[in-house]
Amino acid sequence: MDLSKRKFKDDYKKMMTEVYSMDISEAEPTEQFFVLGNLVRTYSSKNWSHTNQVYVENKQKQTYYFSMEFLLGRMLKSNLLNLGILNTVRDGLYDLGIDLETIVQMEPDPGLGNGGLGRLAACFIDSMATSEIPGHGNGIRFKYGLFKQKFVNGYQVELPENWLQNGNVWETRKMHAAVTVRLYGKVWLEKTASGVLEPHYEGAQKVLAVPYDTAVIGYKNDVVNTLRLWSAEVPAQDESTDYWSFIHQRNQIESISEVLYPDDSNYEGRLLRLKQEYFFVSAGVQSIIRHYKKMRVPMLHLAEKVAIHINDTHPALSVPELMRILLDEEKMDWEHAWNVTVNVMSYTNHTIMSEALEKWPIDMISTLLPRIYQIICEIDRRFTMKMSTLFDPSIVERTRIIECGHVKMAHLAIIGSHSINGVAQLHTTILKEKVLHDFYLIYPSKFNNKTNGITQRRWLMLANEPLCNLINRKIGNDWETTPTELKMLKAFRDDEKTLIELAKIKHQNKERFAKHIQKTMGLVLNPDAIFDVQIKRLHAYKRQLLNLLHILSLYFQLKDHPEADLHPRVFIFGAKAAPSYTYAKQIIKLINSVADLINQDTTIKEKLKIVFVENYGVSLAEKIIPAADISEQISLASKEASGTSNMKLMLNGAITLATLDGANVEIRDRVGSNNIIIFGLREEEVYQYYHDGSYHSKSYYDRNPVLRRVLNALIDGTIPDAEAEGRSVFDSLVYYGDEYFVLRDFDAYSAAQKQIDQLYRDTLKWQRMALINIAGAGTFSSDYTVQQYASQIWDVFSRIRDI
Ligand code: NTF
Repeated sequence: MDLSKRKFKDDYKKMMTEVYSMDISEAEPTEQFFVLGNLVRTYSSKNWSHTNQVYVENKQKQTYYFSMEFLLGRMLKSNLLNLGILNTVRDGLYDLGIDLETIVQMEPDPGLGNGGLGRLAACFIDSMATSEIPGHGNGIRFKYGLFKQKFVNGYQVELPENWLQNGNVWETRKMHAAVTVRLYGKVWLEKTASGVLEPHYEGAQKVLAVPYDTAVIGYKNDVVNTLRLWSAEVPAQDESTDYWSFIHQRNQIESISEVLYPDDSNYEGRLLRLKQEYFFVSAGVQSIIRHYKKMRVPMLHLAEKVAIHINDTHPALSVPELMRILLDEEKMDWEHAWNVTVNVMSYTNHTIMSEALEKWPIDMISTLLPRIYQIICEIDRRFTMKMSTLFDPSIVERTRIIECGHVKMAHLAIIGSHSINGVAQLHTTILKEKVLHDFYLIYPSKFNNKTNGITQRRWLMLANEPLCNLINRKIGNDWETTPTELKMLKAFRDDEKTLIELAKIKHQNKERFAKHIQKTMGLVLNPDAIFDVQIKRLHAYKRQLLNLLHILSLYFQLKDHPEADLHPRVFIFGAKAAPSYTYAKQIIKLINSVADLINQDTTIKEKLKIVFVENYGVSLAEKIIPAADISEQISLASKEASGTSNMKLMLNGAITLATLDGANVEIRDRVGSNNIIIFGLREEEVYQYYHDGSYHSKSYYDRNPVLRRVLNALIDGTIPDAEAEGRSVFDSLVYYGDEYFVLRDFDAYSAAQKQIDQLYRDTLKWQRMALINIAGAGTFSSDYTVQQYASQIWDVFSRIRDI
């Protein structure tokens, strides 16, 4: 948008008077933030209604991205950037004596997601608006975001994150668009005079779903899409309701949109979670149908105008919910309704971890959602009947939805969708060949790959302005809208001046991060050290333990040889563990205890430091990533579906230290083997071990003295105050099979780390690698990813650019 500095300053002062009736000189940063937020809203509001109007007028097909999680991060700067007014506003505020960076910090970071899956959804809605795809988010307005993590004596403690406490400047409550969601009760079918079966309900609990809409602003293109998050409320009461039963009912209902389950790649079959899933799915589908009906296009054509995307299995109930509406309310017959539904729905699988695959006990689902359960049974009956004529009975048994007293949500999503995608090439291959092989036999053409992506706006333009400016000076700014243009940077691979500039920027970013750590943790970091970063949820398969064991081995090396020629290292961890995931929490405690041991040991001459930041989330990622030299992507091959921090870190010039897992494989293909450090077991070797059962972790402990010393340190009191945790981890690795092959990969990992130690000393060589990584990162822009979804899955209009 066009905005002069003078106009902005006038608007800002005026808004300050309107909202707070005071002068800016009296305002506190929180008020300054709130006023700026309001102003940004007014700046985008015209384009928001205009975008909606154009969609309606053109009867344009719309995509709805259904996701339990949208991990947005702070939105002020991102909105300013996308409106094209970031610098104007920053300068204008400066004139008014206000520092933009200070007020940015006043915005709560809404942690409405666990990790990669939720952040992907946030990158996608940003990229859909930017790519002019008519695509909107649909989710839950959780009152509390992901818990706030504190370390108390090295242990993770979870505190509530009350992000809505001071209101949310970006949202608009849309009471007129509220819908009713029905839970519990009885349902039976009765034949009407014309012979069709009609459902009758009795005693259902009604929940009012109230939408809160947030503008999703495209990058400098006047497009504003919508993120609709639903809040659960008590419907208007009739006169007869007594006070206490009302209070009871209110608590029950409001709890539906209260907390986000803090599970990542892990699933617990809790009733409240099932309620949440149905709640936002039913509200979303109802609201889509209501909107569609305004177009007066027959219901049979729904799939020409609407695409619903099921982000992981959490929204899989969209399938029976749409069926319910088409059958019961629109009076469509089964075959037509099914055809419409399958054409509307598409599904992304985000994990092969069996503990993350949702399955609900039949009694739970049939009690909570009686009509939905009937429909699921009928889908299952028809599926098994049809497939029995075509496939081996064992395949049908393995693929049906209802099995062993449970409803399998992935099966429901697959059977009810026309497209199933994995999130990196390797992951999709594993789905086809292993995890979902039976389904692949049945529906080969439904399967496709869409490698994840990230938005370069948040993860480069906002997080790393100095690097962004350097890039613009070298190659112009076409890459902002055509990210693969970053490849032009390769022309500077041998330009010493550019490489030194890159090194300087990284150094500045490290200094900035070091300052932050000194301020928040009182730890002094050496910016000349290698900043080695592992930031992701704490999960055994991600193998933070492998990193920790290696750190211990370096520590012992230095203890034995204080003069050993090791380049100084700062190991940076950021990770939350699911509160019920004991093993992950033990690893957190161990890392913290090792950090205490190493950080306080003056005999190693500051050569090693461990920083475990508290409460890792989007805002901290924005600080850490630009300062990273090394990106640790060391999951056991086959387990990490894609990863996205790998993409963010390479975009910021970190060198990836990786197993050939998830999207690491594609990163390697993009930058070439010389510009990434690969180690460890490959996926086929892992499966071979599963097949022949020949892995015996204890033999690695017995045979490898370095490893033995490191492992013994877990149980011999070397690590202060972590005996129980050390013992549990030791036993899991040495005696209980080492599920994720940590000991097997230890040597290869150590060798890779040694290689890094050497490479880093050659600044020009290192920076050349960094430059090639930045140049290759454009392919992993979520702009391209959503454009591929749009053209290949959703079939909605988008501006496709050449990759
Ligand atoms: C995550 N899945 C995967 O573990 C990551 O590898 C991937 O990058 C992201 O999804 C986004 O696709 C999950 O969080 C879940 F819940 F599916 F296990």
